[in-house]
Amino acid sequence: MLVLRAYALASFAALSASRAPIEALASTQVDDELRAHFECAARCASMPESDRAILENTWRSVGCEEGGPGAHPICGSSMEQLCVGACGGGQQDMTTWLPGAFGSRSPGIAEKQIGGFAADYEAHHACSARCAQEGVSVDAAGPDAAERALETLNRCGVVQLVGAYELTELDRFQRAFDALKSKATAYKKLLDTKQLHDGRSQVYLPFTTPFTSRKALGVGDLVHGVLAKYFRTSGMGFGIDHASVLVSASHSGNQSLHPDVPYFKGLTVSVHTALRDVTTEMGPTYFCPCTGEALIREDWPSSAAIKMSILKRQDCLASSLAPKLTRRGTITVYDGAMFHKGLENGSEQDRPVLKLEVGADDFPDRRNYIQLASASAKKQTLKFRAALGPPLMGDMAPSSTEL
Ligand SMILES: *[C@@H]1O[C@H](CO)[C@@H](O)[C@H](O)[C@H]1NC(C)=O
Ligand SMILES: *[C@H]1O[C@H](CO)[C@@H](O)[C@H](O)[C@H]1NC(C)=O
Repeated sequence: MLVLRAYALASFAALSASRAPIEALASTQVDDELRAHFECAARCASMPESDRAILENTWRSVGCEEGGPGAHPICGSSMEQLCVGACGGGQQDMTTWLPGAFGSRSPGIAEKQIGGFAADYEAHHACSARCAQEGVSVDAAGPDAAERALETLNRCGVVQLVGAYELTELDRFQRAFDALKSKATAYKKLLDTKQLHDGRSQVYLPFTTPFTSRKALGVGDLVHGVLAKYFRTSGMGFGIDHASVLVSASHSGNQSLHPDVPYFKGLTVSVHTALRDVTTEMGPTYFCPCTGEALIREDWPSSAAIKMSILKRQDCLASSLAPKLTRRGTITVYDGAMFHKGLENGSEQDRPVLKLEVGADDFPDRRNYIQLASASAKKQTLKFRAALGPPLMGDMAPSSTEL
């Protein structure tokens, strides 16, 4: 059973109505590298069953079927993603490996498709320029906050809800977290210094009050309504993946640019609450807005080609966004498929963030983020998942404030 393919197929239909209109066109040109990546993706998107069977054999031969997504780096990938990764990597002779899509008798790609990609690429520039220029902040107390937040998240891949976490409640969270920190043994068991790189570490939260409510984790009714609607677009419910406090130590360096999940948009969302004001010196998160692989089949080759070029260049292809000041209590919500990185912290202060990740349906189990976590962290995380699972993160019925 190919899980991601199943997700993708279910969602192509649901999402195909919501394609964003192309905005004002920026003057952008598709260079040879980008064009080659697009050609890879377009061929992979239309590979025949005979090619797919070859890829599925490879996928099985490394133990993906028994081991799940964590068994091997390729196990979380769809067959299209495996194909495009090999093609873009340039190590494999695609014409002999996947002759249906790449051989001399393959249909190839038409000029019309290249023209479509050029338009998509210009739309990507226009989209990211608008997100960078207008910013992605929405006042949580303002009119239509939920609608504006959802629109921004859908369009840019990220939204910042200013004032969404009430400050006296954040004080309560902080006191409880400080108390946890003072219990050296318990704290150490929940500490993870391996999974995150470049001076970042995280402490998994224990499933004890006050951390057990979704509100304490940053998902009050406003954020809850936005998440419910965001996942519902693709016909899915959502639940907690894990919750931790992430610390970027002072004088930690730039991370490399990465998505949190190498998969499609709409499967994993991060909900990060700033536990103190984050200035430019402290290394905010740097985003490439409007990136991530599309779930809509006809949009996928373009988004995959842009993704491959970002990976190769290690920078956004269009405008980037790094919020200059993120106030304590601001909640940043972003799709895990979007490219981002933590910037270097040149300040003398650590940068702690309450990090909650939520995922579609049973995706958190399949993704298995906690595979390398301590036994204690795993145990606590599984308690969170049992209590705050799909379809609505612990709620059985839509909340009254839902959109
Ligand atoms: C860190 O990343 C930013 C944004 O890409 C860049 O401007 C800066 O030069 C990088 N710093 C280092 C030390 O590489
Ligand atoms: C971040 O800032 C703190 C405070 O200056 C400092 O101690 C730490 O070394 C900084 N980290 C980085 C990476 O600059």
